[in-house]
Amino acid sequence: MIHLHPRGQVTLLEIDNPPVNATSQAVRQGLLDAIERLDADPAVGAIVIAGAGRTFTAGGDITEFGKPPLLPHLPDVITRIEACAKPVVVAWHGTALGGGCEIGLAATKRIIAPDGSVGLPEVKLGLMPGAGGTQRLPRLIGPVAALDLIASGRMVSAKEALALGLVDAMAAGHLRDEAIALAESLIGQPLERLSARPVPPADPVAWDAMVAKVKKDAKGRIAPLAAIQLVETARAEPFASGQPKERATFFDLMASPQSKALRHMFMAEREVARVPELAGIAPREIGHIGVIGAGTMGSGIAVAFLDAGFSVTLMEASEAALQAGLDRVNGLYLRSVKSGRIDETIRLERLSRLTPTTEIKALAETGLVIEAVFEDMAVKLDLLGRLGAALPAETIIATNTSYLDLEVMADALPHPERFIGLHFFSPAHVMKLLEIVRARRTSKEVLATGLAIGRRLRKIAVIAGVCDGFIGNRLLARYRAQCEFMLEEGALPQEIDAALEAFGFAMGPFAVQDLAGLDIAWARRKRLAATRDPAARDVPLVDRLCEAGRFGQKAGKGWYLYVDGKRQVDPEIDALVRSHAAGTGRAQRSFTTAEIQSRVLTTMVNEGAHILAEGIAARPLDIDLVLVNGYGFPNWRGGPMHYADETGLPRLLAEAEAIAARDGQAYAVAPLLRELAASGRTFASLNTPDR
Ligand code: T1G
Repeated sequence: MIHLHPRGQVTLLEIDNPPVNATSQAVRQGLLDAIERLDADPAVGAIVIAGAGRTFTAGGDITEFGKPPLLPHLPDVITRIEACAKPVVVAWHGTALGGGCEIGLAATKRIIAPDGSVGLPEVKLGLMPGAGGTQRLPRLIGPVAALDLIASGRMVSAKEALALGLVDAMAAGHLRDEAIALAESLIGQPLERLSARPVPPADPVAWDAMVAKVKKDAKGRIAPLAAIQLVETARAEPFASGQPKERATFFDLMASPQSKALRHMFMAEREVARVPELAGIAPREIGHIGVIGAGTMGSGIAVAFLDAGFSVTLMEASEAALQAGLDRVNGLYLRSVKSGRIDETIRLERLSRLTPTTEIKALAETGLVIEAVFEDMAVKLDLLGRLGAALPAETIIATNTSYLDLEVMADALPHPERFIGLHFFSPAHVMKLLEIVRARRTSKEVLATGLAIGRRLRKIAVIAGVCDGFIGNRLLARYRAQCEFMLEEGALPQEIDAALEAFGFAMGPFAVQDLAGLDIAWARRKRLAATRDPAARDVPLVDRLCEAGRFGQKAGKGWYLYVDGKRQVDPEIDALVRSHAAGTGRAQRSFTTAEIQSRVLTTMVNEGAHILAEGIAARPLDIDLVLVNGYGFPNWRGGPMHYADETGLPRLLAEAEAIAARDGQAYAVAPLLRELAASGRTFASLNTPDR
């Protein structure tokens, strides 16, 4: 775990705990023992602390969280490092995060590799730094910059760390050699300890502005607010009384539901890539892909692949449509340059990997072709037939459909085992979620390739089975219907949106529909009208809105009015909803925020339980990832299935039964929900059943 390498008067202490040198119990103990030994050894003049492998350390060991803390505690180890009678230099490479950053703050000097980065990301796990970070960092870089880093959890590059004064030097050549030279130069010099330094004064205007920003960005999360408190403490009190306060906050937060939910999300994001049946199956190497259809979706997909280093051939049916698509791609890149995300050189390099075409045969040299044409089965079948004839049998063919039946599409192709769904979310180059839809005949190699591509795109790739809407849109259709039912029972759209926004959703469902455009829902309703069960409860309000030209934000009105882009409640909608509701003959009542939330959440969970039983989603965590990363579910609630466990399944079951009693056959309580509730188990128990 800890290796010592004497180099003249300096000893290099190396932390070695793959994969990310987390400061687990063994590392903490090893560090403490080593520092004590080196401090006592008269032959040692100075110490360098470095990390083995790809990173300095990613900080506290997340697998130890939520369990009784094991001695020695990191703050005590760090206090011992700071108390060392000899100079200590920390050499940061890779990512020095959390406890890794805090170890550095106890050192005499810090040096960083040019491609290294450093940060205190605890807030992303619903925590605050617990080993002195909130008390030492303001003393080093000032309270405003410290609050920014602690409350946002963002990592800073070596260059920014240098500019902030967070490091003393950036290595020009060999990090460890330079760290050793720096340590040597400090031997015999007086040692300054950061904890003894006062916090430099802050410009009150800048401080107030940062506090206001942190409060605004918190959006229901408690950890960023704790950051304000703790930096205030650092400003007002000596380190000796500030540190215990930091520690107390750390433990309070560790026990909070928000941190539990965020830690669940962290683990789920990593667990989702582990698919036991694909173990040992090598994905195909793909460097060049094709995209058919250069509309909003297709051009976004092309950009996502270009950004990730792929070559992309973009195909449209006509020169005019192709040009419009290229304009879209160019527009996205110009915006990225303007906002400073990329520079001109990067823009040109990415665009150099894009080949436009109107010829299907130009796709023959690609390893994967994604169709993103108009969402209509006849159009897709015609295209797939032509692709089957024009492309080699091994070319993987993917559809970006959101609803259509992949089995029917696969029938249109020779070698249907190479067919797969890659369901991107708009804007495709931004949204983290990718549903990988596996059809009955999709081969394991093709599925593994889909997952590998998701990883290269740096997306959260979740495997879904074939059904109407896959995981996300199927849940969405269900809970959106419940929202419309509530409109027939006395609720107004703005009340439902407000309740769900209070829960933590980025936007309520009616506001989302306005953003996406109501015409999409309208077209789908018309398409499904013929096959709709006449006995099923159906709310035709979307039809009324669309007939009146209320297509949403783009029309300036939908469920709301948009004045200068700002959403406003429209009395006309209130009247329309009220008169429709009265016409249904249903009893009218008012809804509390809690009732609205419970009804929507229960519906999500119940449908989630159905799709687990059907095998559409493999594990509850897959559903959680889909809702959080594609549908605005607050990550600090951990997704609907985690929320269900936290709420208690018997309570949820009772609510599901109440909804079913009202909606009749249209709402079936999931047997899996009953089963888990009756046996006292949780959805979490299904996440890793074999462990
Ligand atoms: N503890 C335990 N395991 C960790 C870990 C950690 N802190 N960080 C990563 N791993 C595992 C991860 O589960 C995965 O395992 C493997 O490492 C590779 O990670 C008092 C106590 C470091 C930027 O919040 O942000 O310090 O799936 O797939 O994309 O204040 O991981 O292979 O089995 O993510 O290259 C603060 C969280 C802790 C850092 C690397 N630290 N980690 O990203 O690989 S709180 C964090 C990350 C703290 C003190 C407190 C990223 C990464 P497996 P990966 P990556």
